[in-house]
Amino acid sequence: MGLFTGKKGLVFGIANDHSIAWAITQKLHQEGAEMGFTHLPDKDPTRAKMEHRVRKLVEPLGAKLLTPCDVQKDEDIDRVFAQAKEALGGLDFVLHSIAYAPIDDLKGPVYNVSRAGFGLSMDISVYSLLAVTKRAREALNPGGSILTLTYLGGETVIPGYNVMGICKAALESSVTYLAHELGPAGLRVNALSAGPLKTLSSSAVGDFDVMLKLYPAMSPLRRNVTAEEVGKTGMYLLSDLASGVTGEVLHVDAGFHVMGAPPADAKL
Ligand code: 0WD
Repeated sequence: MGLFTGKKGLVFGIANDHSIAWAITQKLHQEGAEMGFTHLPDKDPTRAKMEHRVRKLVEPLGAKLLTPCDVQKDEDIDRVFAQAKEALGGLDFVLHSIAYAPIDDLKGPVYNVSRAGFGLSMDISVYSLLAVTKRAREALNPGGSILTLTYLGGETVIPGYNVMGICKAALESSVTYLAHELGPAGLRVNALSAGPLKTLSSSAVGDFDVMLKLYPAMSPLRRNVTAEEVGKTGMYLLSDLASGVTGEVLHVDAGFHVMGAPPADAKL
């Protein structure tokens, strides 16, 4: 029997097989979870690339639902939760693994970010967690858990992370307020702060390759993390093993976040 045998959940944010949401999904599946998934709506429905890419991944896992969702649209989020209720019944977990900033705004400097770009980045990367949680509150069984993904650039300055760092700071603060609000109902809300992994989103972040080299040089474990490590800790936070954990930002980054200066042996 797995940790998730008989448990059901909804996953937002698989774009392809490099997505962090996919790494976590695989661990949830290994532990027996039944899941529904959303994908970014395809602009041209006659060439459903997004849907096709995600379908290829989740169908072999016995996906109970695969449906488009643009988190900028309340009606999309409402529909997804209604469909999930029909396909899965009550939920035990919701994974939110979504972020976006327009490339021109992401490039920085942050004092140059456009008003529209700032609003869009915050809407997709932060407000979406509030909007998803609003619906998840009703859908989750007691003991249910919500998890979002964040990065160290929300706590300290990571050059190149720019407006997304500001979004992550707001996201992490949102996690604490949501944990406070949902806790009395027995529901948990946490964030996993992952080390840098090559994905569609991270390829847009300036200086990303610099970060990939810094982790082996600077982190206490002298290496970067793997997608599998992020996957299994994500699964842990969504599971009953973490039943006493809420409002937390858990770093899965080989310890990089505790360092304030390079170790003596660092070759930089
Ligand atoms: O190094 C990394 N890759 C790290 C990522 C380190 C630490 C944290 N993270 C975070 C990201 O900031 C994000 O919150 O992990 C989360 C997942 O990111 P990912 O797995 O690195 O990237 P990706 O595979 O691109 O998934 C993010 C997805 C989108 O992908 P694309 O590339 O198509 O934008 O977020 C989804 C979409 O599937 N997404 C949306 N979903 C619904 N509505 C929307 C939207 N409007 N916009 C983006």
